[in-house]
Order: sequence, then structure tokens, then C-alpha cells
Amino acid sequence: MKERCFLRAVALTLTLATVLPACAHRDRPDTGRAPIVIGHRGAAGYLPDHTLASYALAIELGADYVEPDLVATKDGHLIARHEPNMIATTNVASLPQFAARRTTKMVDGVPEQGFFASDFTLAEIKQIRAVQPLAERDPDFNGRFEIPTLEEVIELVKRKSAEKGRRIGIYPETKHPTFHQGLGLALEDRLLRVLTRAGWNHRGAPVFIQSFETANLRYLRARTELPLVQLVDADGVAPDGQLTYAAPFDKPYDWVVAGRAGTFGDLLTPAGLAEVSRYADGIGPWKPYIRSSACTLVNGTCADVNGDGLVNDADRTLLPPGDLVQRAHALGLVVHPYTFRSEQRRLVKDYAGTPAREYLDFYQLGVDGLFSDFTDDAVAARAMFLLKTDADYERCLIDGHCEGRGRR
Ligand SMILES: [Ca+2]
Repeated sequence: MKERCFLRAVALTLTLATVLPACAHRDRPDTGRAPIVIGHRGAAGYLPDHTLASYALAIELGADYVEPDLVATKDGHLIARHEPNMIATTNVASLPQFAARRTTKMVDGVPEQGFFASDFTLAEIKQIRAVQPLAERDPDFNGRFEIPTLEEVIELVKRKSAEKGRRIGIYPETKHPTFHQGLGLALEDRLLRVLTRAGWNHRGAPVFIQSFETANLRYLRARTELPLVQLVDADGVAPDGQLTYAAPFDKPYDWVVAGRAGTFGDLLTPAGLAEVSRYADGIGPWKPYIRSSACTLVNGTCADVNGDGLVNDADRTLLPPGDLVQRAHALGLVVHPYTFRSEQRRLVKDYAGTPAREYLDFYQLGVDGLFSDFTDDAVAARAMFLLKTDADYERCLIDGHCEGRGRR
């Protein structure tokens, strides 16, 4: 591949200097030149989220990074869970020894009842097993897998990387940083200590750190050279494709605490993005920020266009993409949207039920990577995308049509 690139580079040097970097960096998928595939919660489409089995499967399916979400235990260990409240993703509610731990806590201003990791020691967490939280996905592996620590995730990734002879990284998310700070279990220094002990707290280590909050990313910026990614959420998508904002998904929770007005969308205005670029290396926007969709209104509500009795993304049509990717790139920010899922009901009508069409659309729009529940589909589509890019090269060489390469 390198040699082919080099020969092309020679052939193209005189007229096409600007396309060369894409070719030269083909074998470095995490430099922003070819999109990386991030195994969202592991291989969440197939196995219970945030288990070593799920991360291992994502790696087997070709993930470049796996994504542990991090919450803290009572004794200060970082474990991989999507929420501090373990009620939906584990069997904890069925374990009699923990029945008395059921409680209500305020999480980002919302009361939640359940079983919180911060009320359990790591030894107790190890008695709990993960379950599949989504009813539409396979429950056969419920109750089989432990809750891993961050250290165990890193150990797995290092071992798999050595086995496979390829660079594999982690993409940890600090979950509810303000909530954890309020418990005296702040995530940030704990995360950096674990990464330092693993030899992974330096620029060039295979790690991105992500957060929906802003203040903790600024805190981390002063303490690590690792790339930081500002996640950008919203509450929903209106019938016309505009993002909607309602608590607790309206703004970073540190803004609520600080009394700062505004919404997540403000992070992506020209001024907001410039502010983000001063402390972060990338953005992780919900994918409608890059390309949204609209529904067909009948009597004021979205219609069941495909007549399957349900109203969902499969009834919506794509809108033209915005310019977020280009604006972020102009500021040197990488763009890693979330979350790509292969279920039919989650694919906008234009993708015709084919996940590859959605991936190809976003790869063409220039994203530097994406979070996928179905690593295999993301990786297969990337292979198609790179082939397509090769075809573009040929076309460029043969007849001079060199536009529309779709990547930086
Ligand atoms: Ca429908």
C-alpha cells in the first residue's frame, strides 16, 4: 500500500500536491486521515455493554479503539459502566445481598432510583454481572460477564494489540463529572493516574478522553497532553430536522451549576467551536449535527411513511449536510460523531435499511472516525470507502477528474 501510494505521489506531484497527505497517511488511521472506528461500549450491538467480552469482540471485528465509559466505585476505582446507576445494565436488582442498597440520587438535576456504583466497593461490584439493556438486542449473554475496571480494559487492549500486531486504543469517557465531584469521587485525576501507571498518559499514546461537560476537559487540558474530545449532545430532532434542547440534555451540566445560559448547540457555533478548540482536540457530536433528517407531518405529527405501524428514523428523509465538519477541521479539531447502529428502525429512509450507506455518507462528509455499536458494519463500509477513494485516484490519473475526494 505504501509503495502504491508513493508511485502515485510521484505521478501526481506536479499538479495535485494537495491530495498527497491523504495517501501518505493511509496507514495511520488515528491521525485524522482515514476514519477510525470506535467500538461504542465495545460491541454493544452483540454483547452486553462495557464487558471485556464486548470490548474483545469489537477488537476482533476490527475496532481501532474501544470505548469504556467510566464511573467510580465507593472505594475510588474506575469501572466501565454507562451510568452511575447500574439498575438497567446489570443484574444488581436481583441480588438479595444488595437489596438494601436501592436508593434515590440526583444525577445532573434529575432524581434517579436504583443501585449506584458509588455505594459499592470494587469487591462488591465483582459480584454483579452485566445484562443487555436494550430489549431489541440479544439477551442470551445476560448474567455471564463481570463489570471490568479501567485497568482490566487497558490490559485487554494491550494484549489484543500485541496479538494482532496493530495499534488499538481506548477512548474513555468521564461520565457525569460534576456528579462524581460532588460525591468526593472525582474522575479526572483517577483516570490520569491509571493511564500514567499504564504508560499511556502522553501525546501519542492510543487514548482519547471524552466528556459531555466542559469544565472537566479544561481541568484535564492543564494536566495531560492526551487528546481531549468535547461531546455535544441534544435532546431530540424536531420534525424539520432542527436539534431540540430539554434538560438534562440541553447543555453541559457544569454550565447548569455555573449558571451559564445556552445549549449544547452553542458549542458548535463559530464562536463556540473556537472556544472548544482552545482546550480540546476534537468534537464528538451527535450525528444529526452533521447531517439531520426531517419527517413528513400529518396532522402536526410525524407520519408512519413506510407503513410498518411505527414512527421512527426509518420514516425520515435526509436533509443536506451542514458545514460542521469543515468548520471543525479549519480549527484543527477532529470530528467523531455518535452513535451508528445497524437496526432498521434507526436508519433514515434514504439509507434503504443498509447500514453501509449511512457509514459511507458520513465517511464522505469527512468525519475522522465514528462511534459504532456494530464495529463489523463500520469497518466493512470503511473498506468500501477506501476502495472508492482508490477508484477516485485512478479516475484522477486517467482522465483528470480529481474533485470530490471527500477526505482531507
Ligand atoms: Ca414507520
